[in-house]
Amino acid sequence: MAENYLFDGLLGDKLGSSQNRNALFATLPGDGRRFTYGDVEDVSGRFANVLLGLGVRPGDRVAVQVPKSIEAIMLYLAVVRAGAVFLPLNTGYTPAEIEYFLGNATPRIFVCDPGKRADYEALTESLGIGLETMGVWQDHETSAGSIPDAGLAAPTAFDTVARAEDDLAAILYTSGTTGRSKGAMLTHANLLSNAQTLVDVWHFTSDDVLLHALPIFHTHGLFVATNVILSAGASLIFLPGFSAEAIVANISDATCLMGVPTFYTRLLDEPAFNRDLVRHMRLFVSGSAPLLAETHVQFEGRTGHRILERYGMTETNMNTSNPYDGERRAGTVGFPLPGVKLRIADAETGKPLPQGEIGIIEVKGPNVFAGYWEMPEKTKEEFRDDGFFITGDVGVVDADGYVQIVGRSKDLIISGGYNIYPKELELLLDEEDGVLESAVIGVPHADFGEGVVAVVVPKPGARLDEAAILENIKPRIARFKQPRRVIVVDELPRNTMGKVQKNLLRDVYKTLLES
Ligand code: MCA
Ligand code: AMP
Repeated sequence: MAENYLFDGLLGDKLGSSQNRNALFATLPGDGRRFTYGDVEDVSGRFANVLLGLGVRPGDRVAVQVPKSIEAIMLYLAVVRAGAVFLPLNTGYTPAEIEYFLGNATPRIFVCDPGKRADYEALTESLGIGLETMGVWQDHETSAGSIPDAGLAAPTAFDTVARAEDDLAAILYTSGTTGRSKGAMLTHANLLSNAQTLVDVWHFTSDDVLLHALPIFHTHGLFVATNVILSAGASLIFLPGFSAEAIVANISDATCLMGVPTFYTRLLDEPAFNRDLVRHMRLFVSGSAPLLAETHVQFEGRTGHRILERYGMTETNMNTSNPYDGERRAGTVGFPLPGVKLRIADAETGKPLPQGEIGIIEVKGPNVFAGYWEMPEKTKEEFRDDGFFITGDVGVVDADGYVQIVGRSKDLIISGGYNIYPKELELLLDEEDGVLESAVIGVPHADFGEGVVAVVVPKPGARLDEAAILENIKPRIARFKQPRRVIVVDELPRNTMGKVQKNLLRDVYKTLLES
C-alpha cells in the first residue's frame, strides 16, 4: 500500500488489530463521548472521502476556522490522508483578517463555523473558493455543519493518498515584522520527526492521558499535544478550552498537561489545585512564551512538580527542551532536542559566537520548515547560507549547555501565548482619522505575561479619543490583538537616527496594565 509519511508514521501501527482499534484516543468530558483509535481511522476516512468529493486534490490547501472539537482533529487527519495541506486559522480572526489568508493561500475550500457562513459567502465566491461548515457535534443528531453531515453518509474506508517526507502537510500563518502574515510551510517529515522526538525525550507511552486545553489552530495544541499523543498511542481528555475549574475537575484522570505560562499562573490562583490533586501526575510542560522563574518555583512549592519548559516556533516546531531526567532549570529552555543543531550567532554577520555570549538563536534540523508560502525572498532572508534558520530570538548558552532566551530581536508581543506583531496594529491605527503616527508596545500583564498598549500621536489640531479608537478597530482585528489601552501623546521618543525608542515607551508604561 502507498505510504502517507505523516499519517502512517503517526498511526500505521495502531490501526491493524482489533485490539489496537479499540484503544482509547479521546474522552470528551463535555458530552461524555469516547473516541477510539478505530474511530480515528473511520471518521478521518469519512471526512477524507467528503474532501475528495468536494474536489480536494493532493497539494490543495484546506483552510479551516472552526471551534475546537474532536471532529476538527479528524478533519486535520482527513486533509493529511487526502494528500492535501491543512491550514488552521485562529477562531478569533475577523473576516477582514481571513480575507488576507484566503487570498494569499488560495485554498480549494474554506471550512468555517456554521454560524459564520453568511460572513464568508461573498468573499469565498469572489475568490472561487468552496465554502463548507463544521461545528461541535454535541449530540450527533442535530446538524454540525456540511462536512460532518456529508461524513455521515460517506464510507469509512479511504485509500490514503501517498505522500513523501518533503511534501507539505500544513501551512500555519505567523505574523511578520512588516505587518503581513507569512505562511510557514511544514512538511510531513517536519511534523513526524518532531512528534517522535518528543515522545522519546518526554517518555510518552500508550498509558499516558493528556489533559488537552489548548487551542488547536497553533503548533502547540495541534502538533505538539495531538501528534505526540497519536504517535505514542496514548489518549486525550479533550476540553473545549482552558479553565482552571475544568482542569481541577479532570486532572485526576490525566497523567500530563501541556500549557502556556498563563495556564500555570491561573492554576496557582486556584486553591483547589494542590499537591494532593496532582500527586499522580507524570509531567507538566510549558512553552510558547517565557515561564517566569518565579512561577516555576511557586509551582514546585505548591505541587512538588517541576514544570518542564521547552522552546519552539511555528516555523521550527520544538527546538529545545529541559531534560525529563536531570535538572529542569528555571529561566532556561533546556538543551537542543536530538537532531536539532542550535547556535548563537552575531545578528549582523551571522558568525557563531563563543559559548556564554549573547546573540541570535539559529537552528537547523529535520524540524525546520520548508519556507514561507509564495515568499521566496522572505524565506531567503531568514536563512543563513549554510541552512540555519534565524529565529529572531536572542539567547545565550550557559556553561552546562542550557539555552536561555533573554529577549527578541523581532518586534513581537506574546500575550497569553498568542503572538502579536506591533506593525500590524500600527498600520491599522495610522489609518484612523486624526492619527499622525503610532507605536505599539508590550508591557507586563499579570495574567497574559505581556499586554498590548498603543501610543498614538494626533495630527495637528486633531483630538483623539481612546474609546472611539478602540471601537473603530474592533471589527478589523482579532480581540486578543486589540490594545488594552490607547495613550495619546504629543510626540514619540526617537533616537538620532529617527527610530522610535520603544524601550523608553515600555519603561514609561511598564505598570499601566498591572492591576
Ligand atoms: C483571550 N483574550 C486575550 C487572550 N486570550 N487577550 C490577549 N491575549 C490572549 N492570549 C481576550 C479575550 O478575548 C477576552 O476579551 C479577554 O482577553 C479575557 O479573556 P479570558 O476569558 O480571560 O481568556 P481565555 O479565553 O481564558 O483565554 C486565555 C488563554 C488563551 C487560555 C490563555 O489565550 C489560550 O488558550 N492561549 C494559548 C495560546 C496558544 O496555544 N499558543 C501557542 C502558539 P474580552 O475582554 O473582550 O472579553 S504556538 C507557539 O507559540 C510556539 C510554536 C510554541 O512554542 O508553542
Ligand atoms: P510562534 O510564532 O507563535 O510560533 O511563536 C514563537 C515564539 O514564541 C518564539 O520565537 C519565542 O519568541 C517564543 N517562545 C516559545 N517558547 C518559548 C519559551 N519557552 N520561552 C520564551 N519564549 C518562547
